[in-house]
Amino acid sequence: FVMATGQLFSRTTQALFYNYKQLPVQRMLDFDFLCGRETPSVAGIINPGSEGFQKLFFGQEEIAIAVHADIEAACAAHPTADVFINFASFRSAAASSMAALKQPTIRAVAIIAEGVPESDTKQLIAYARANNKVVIGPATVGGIQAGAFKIGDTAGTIDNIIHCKLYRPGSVGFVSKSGGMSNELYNTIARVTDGIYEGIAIGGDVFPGSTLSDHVLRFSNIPQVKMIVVLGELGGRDEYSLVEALKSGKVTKPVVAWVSGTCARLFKSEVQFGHAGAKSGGEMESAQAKNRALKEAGAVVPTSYEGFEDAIKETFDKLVEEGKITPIKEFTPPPIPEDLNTAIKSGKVRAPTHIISTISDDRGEEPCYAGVPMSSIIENGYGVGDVISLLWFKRSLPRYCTQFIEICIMLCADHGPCVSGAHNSIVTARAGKDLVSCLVSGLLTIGPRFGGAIDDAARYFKGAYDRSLTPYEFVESMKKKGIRVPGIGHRIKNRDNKDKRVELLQQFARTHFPSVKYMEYAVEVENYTLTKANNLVLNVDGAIGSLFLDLLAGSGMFTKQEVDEIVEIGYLNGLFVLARSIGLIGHTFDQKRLKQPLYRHPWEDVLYTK
Ligand code: Q5B
Repeated sequence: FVMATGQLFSRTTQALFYNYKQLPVQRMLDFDFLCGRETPSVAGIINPGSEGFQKLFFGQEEIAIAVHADIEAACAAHPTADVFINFASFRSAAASSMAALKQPTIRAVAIIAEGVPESDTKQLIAYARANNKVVIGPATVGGIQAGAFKIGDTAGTIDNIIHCKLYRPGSVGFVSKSGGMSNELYNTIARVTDGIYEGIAIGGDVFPGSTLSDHVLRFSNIPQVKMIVVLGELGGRDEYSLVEALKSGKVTKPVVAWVSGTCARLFKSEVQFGHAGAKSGGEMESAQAKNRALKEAGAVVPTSYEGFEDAIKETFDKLVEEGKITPIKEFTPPPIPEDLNTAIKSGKVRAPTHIISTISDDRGEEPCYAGVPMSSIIENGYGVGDVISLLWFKRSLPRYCTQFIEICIMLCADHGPCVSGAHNSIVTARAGKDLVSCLVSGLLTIGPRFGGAIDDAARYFKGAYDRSLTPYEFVESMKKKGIRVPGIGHRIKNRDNKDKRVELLQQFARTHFPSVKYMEYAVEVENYTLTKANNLVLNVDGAIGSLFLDLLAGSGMFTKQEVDEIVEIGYLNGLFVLARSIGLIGHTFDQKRLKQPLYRHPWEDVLYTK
């Protein structure tokens, strides 16, 4: 069919894109929009092993292109997509191309990868020819039918495509081995003719899936192609099939050709240029011999590459003079909306950010915590307390402060399996849940009664102390309001069995803090509450809350406003949350290690009543 009609693509051609790459697919869709196509040229994407949708732009609109896990599924879902664009690596390109060729719906396969084993390519060629299918590549950028369909990155950026007038068809059929040089020639042809009708880069391998002459013969059968431009290169004998086609009269349209690589003769030894196939072999494979043969067969061949543009121009002008080409009516293609990121980069637009962050930055060579690079943190022997002071308080605190933070973390890491948080984590672990579920189920119990009274303790002790309330006035005013004093009271601790953690924190602070006025005030409150009940001791939350007030006020590192803000926002429960996570994770592992079965609370332990 291809050779009969000559047409490989049209304005309705759709492709399946193998091995998703965002840029080439978006470029294809931008080209579609530029050409005024109604349907996107990419019908589906095959991303081995994953399925779903990929969001891309079609003009200004966002569209969702289906992603399929394998070639068969993609072909079944998009039976009208007949071109397969293969962006697989050289390792898997041959297998995936063969799988695509075997699909009845696929008639053309473009293979982008360089370095596909020649034996594999030969099998692909044999299969394609036997089944009337077309292979473009390997080692190709692809091809383009101006105003209709474009493979991947062919012709480069949208600016270049507009510059080369590839958004609408011209009269020139162009085929080249080199993809890079095809971009150059799209420019040249746009300058001196009415532009490209179709351009194909066959790729630089020794065995291309389709040859220069395959495409020239195809162009012969396309009525819109009035002249053909060929850019060959030294190495191989492909150009001689074209010579034969010209001699036999199979190609009657004017052909302007140049075979590059004439400089190879200047080298003393055999030269290998960029492409696998571009190496100087015997005399027949030289650029000179091929140029001579093409000229003798009737092609217009300049004396050097510099003369190529003039030769194309003269041939085109002659066709216009003879009335074989009617100049086309130019039009301005629609502008492609610029991507926000590109526009921002070029300084054309500004966009508001959606997030503001002041504590860390991972954009540079190494992440920074409050401006301190990771390497300094390690080199200076910082501990967890220092990291907390950087990320929570945005400053490096004196050693005694960071030591105090670390002591809080260590002392609150766990308090046995019977406390609310650990119990929840244990029950969750025994229900077979994952680590994060066990951890959060424990963390969710932290609140005003359990572990989460530090902030309120700091707020109320500060308010009472700063207003010079006596412990009596403070406690009784709280009672009147019906509020329990945060930081006071414990289920198992009492006057005769004081909390060791509280004593340790107090000892440390008395030795290292410049002032412990808030803590002393909390102790006075405790002395008063203990007159009411034996268990109304200063608990670990109250000790940390009052001592942190002393740290904030006495370290000289915080303004009064900053202290108020820290207390107001409520940073300090974070210490318990962070610390207790260590224990909750431990309990989770413990239960899993012990392979404990599902927990069920015993009936006997429940009061059933009406
Ligand atoms: N009464 C902690 O209560 C607890 C009073 C009070 C005035 C008070 C209670 C309380 C404030 C919140 C607080 C942190 C619920 C505790 C922690 C971490 C932990 C946990 C662990 C760990 C204990 C009996 C009578 C009643 C109450 C009165 C009690 N507290 N009055 N101010 N603060 N504290 N939480 O023992 O007249 O009979 O009605 O809410 O600081 O969570 O180890 O377990 O590391 O994991 O259940 O240490 O104190 O006492 O509720 O039966 O009350 O005392 O009004 O008076 P209890 P209740 P009345 S540390």
